[in-house]
Amino acid sequence: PDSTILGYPRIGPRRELKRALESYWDGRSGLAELRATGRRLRADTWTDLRRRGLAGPVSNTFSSYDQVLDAALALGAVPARYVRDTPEDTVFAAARGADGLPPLRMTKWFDTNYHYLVPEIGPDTTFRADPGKPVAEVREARELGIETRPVLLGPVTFLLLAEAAPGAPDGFAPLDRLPDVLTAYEELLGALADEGVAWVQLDEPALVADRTPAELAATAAAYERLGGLTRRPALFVASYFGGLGEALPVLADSPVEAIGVDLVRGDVPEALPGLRDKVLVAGVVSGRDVWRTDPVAATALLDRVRGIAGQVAVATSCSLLHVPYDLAVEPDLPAELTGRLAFAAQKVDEVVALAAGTAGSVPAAPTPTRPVEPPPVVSRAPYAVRAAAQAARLGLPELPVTTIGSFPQTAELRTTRADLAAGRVGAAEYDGLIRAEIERVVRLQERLGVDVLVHGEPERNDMVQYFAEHLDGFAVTRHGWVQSYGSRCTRPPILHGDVRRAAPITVGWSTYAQSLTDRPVKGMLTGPVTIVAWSFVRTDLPLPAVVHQVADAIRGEVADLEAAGIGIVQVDEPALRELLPLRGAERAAYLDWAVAAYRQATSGAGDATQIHTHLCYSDADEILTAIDALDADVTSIESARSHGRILGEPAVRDFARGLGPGVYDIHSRRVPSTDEIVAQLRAATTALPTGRVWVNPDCGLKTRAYPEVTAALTNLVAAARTLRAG
Ligand code: THG
Ligand code: ZN
Repeated sequence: PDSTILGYPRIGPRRELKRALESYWDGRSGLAELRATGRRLRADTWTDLRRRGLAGPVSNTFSSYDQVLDAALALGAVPARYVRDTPEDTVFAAARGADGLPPLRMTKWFDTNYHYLVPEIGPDTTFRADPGKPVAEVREARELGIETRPVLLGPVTFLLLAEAAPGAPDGFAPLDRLPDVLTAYEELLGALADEGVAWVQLDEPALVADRTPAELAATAAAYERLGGLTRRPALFVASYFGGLGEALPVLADSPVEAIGVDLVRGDVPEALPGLRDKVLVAGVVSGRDVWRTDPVAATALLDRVRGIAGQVAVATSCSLLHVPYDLAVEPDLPAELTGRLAFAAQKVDEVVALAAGTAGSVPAAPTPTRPVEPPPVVSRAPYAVRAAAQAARLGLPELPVTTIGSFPQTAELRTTRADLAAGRVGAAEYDGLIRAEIERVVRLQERLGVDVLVHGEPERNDMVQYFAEHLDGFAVTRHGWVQSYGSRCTRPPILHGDVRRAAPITVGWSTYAQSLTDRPVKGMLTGPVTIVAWSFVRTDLPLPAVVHQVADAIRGEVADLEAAGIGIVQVDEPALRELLPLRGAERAAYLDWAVAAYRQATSGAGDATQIHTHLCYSDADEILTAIDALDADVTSIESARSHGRILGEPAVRDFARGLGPGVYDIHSRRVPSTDEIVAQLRAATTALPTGRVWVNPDCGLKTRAYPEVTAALTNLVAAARTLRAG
């Protein structure tokens, strides 16, 4: 086919899958209804792709939770403790946990805001091919008269993303099991061949990161073996999120029939003999942003690669999973912006038009009107000076107890916010509800004995979208949902112009909360890197320049909070790790500008103003030096699920400022006992000077319910008091 995509959104244009999943999980509906919703969404997608004229539609890109977990299921490699009577229940047990069983670990899918479940592979893991799902999807599409190319996660990426199962011997790596996994892939390919499937797509995004010679050799061996099968469909190995680099010649020399390359983020050499007898699937339409493709540049790129490959197909740079469904349902966006945008449906149209040579022209982005040169980094006073000023001002006890920022978002809050947007509720009524909620949260924290309070963020739908809604230069969508994990979605804002803070954003809510109590209330802001990471941003400026415009706006908000008497301001950067480039060579430069942006946002604070930050991932180990360079006075970090492993890191022990290793895993409904928390705090105060340890949960409490939160915070305070008493 001359036009194709690597994948499509699956949550539903109106989040139908989200609703169906949550209804099934709550016991409000059965498996039959859940399956019917999935079937309807798949059928709608296939018929829409056909209507748009796409030559190469895909299947098996639907998932009831996550495609990596689906791959584990197709290989029969889901740990036995999760296996249930139906594939869906097995998936949900592994993804969400069940009867006291913790779920598989979840982590970020490369440098996106999508999360996948980490397969556990050990020396004894058995593999047994189960082609049920891909075969069923191929048949479903055929009933509509549509011939599809099923997508499977490739064997190398599957094993590289997996982690060693508990109890695996030292030195074991999941990739050691490649020969056995390939046996299962052979069976999957055989079953698809029996089904009459012409092409299969094997996704190998792990090949765009740095790979060792051994990993490249394993890749070569894997595709030599799969390519050598006599009973198989044609093989299309798809890479995305960057250039293939040294992995490209490996694939070019292998017997696979097609190779997919991301030509938005990566490139291909002028000549590569191995490509002469292959199809090059040219990813020229970006699947990672919402901008229309420049047809002139894309056509030139396509002409160039036509000179090096036997045949070229036009494609998206990656799956369209990471963009919203359809621009056609966004009437509120400014017209001049709409003309520059493309969501998933429009990107399909672009692929089709580029393949047909009929692509039109794209309006240019307006020229920036604000200075975009990042200013030099200014430092605050030395930490010792700040710490003394803050201790004198705040008078906090040893092992101060705080929370990360958000409190549970009640159903009433969500409903009223929707009513406000629809004009069913007035601004004054909404403000009254928010104030009442803030007062309730402040009183609860006082009653529980928390030392540094928060206002609970009842006014925020999302920590990024809320700021985007209050900054010039951003647009927000009505239905532009993008799956983050399972049934959870975000609506990434669109940063399309010069960013400016027209008025204070959070000061009113924070000062109201502070007026209710004598204890310090933290101001709560989202950091510039995270705002940019979780938005779709303009690409006409270099990313550091975009981030600095946002940093400038946050710097103004910090100053206004300080001027209003707020003594502690938390500026969160949970996405600092996410934007870390996949190639090691690019990481130092990224961390330099990311840290500079954070300091730009926070360094205006006076000595007596305590700056906090929060980072939420257990693999912070890799960027601890950068976290240190943020120069925040207090850093809270995820730790509970990794059982305080982070405390063993030398860079953490050398960390010279306040540190709150999370002692309550908010990802689980489980309430930790006082004894457990005491044990975790003992470990923390052994690894670090007691004066530097803070007591806090792992992350915000927004997705939890009040009964659990109240119980857990009660135990947190009791544990801190136990340790203070000696
Ligand atoms: N905001 C954004 N991205 C994120 C997070 C966030 N990425 C990583 C991390 N937090 C985990 N992701 C999510 C994403 C969504 C939700 C929870 C955790 C969530 N979403 C609501 C839902 O799907 O029902 C909708 C929220 C809304 O109204 O905007 O609960 O915090 N940007
Ligand atoms: Zn967090």
